[in-house]
Amino acid sequence: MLLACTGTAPSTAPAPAPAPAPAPVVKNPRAVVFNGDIIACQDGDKTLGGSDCGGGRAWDAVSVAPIKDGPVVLTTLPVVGAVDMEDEPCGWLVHTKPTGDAVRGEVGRSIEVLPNTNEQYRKLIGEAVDIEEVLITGLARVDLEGDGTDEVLFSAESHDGFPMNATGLSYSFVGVRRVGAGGKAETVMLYTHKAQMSGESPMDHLSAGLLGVTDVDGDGTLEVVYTEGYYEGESWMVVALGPSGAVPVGGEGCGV
Ligand SMILES: [Ca+2]
Ligand SMILES: [Ca+2]
Repeated sequence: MLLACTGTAPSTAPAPAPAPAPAPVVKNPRAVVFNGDIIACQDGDKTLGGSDCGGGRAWDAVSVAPIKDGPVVLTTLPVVGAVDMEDEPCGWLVHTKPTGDAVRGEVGRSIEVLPNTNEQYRKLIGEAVDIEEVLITGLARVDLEGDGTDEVLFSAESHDGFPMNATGLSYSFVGVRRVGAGGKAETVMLYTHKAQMSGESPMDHLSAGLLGVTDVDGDGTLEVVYTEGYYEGESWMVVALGPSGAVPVGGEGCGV
């Protein structure tokens, strides 16, 4: 049977529907956890401070490997949910709830702790911060990138704690000695505080120190984690060492 065509054929064919986008590969965002707190996270291609990491999400958390002799071991574990504490003054800190089995992962690098009295580094660091007889509080050798050349992480500090009535020079530094572009040794500062104390306020002194290394983005290059503090406050910073210097990639803090 021949059927008559009814209606009018369009003069042009309709544009084909766009092909559906491929389903995104769902990968847990990655968070750096220290003492149960998220201090930085990698969400997609963004690295964020802990308070921006959001609650109620699933995370792959990676630990901070402390500055101590031996292989760099980053423990990863799934973290289900994060909750905002409601108590003051740190109600916005994000606390994790780790679940499941932790997985120990050796990065293939080792840390060698050097004595704080190492005269070679006391001289080099003293020259970099323009302080004679600088007091080193942390000194360790590690290959951050895995390129076969070691970097030396250091911290230096004038005071232990926060003196109430001290006068004189207050300083605190965190940095890295490394072989820079062109094969020349250089000092990259991650944290710099240098001030004269008036004897009236513990706020005249700021404190910082090496805490460890981690790998927030999972690319195999280690980032440096350090603490910085003031009277009644403390924060934890995660810094990447790029070719042109230090790049803060996240951190978290709490204080009044
Ligand atoms: Ca290196
Ligand atoms: Ca990394």
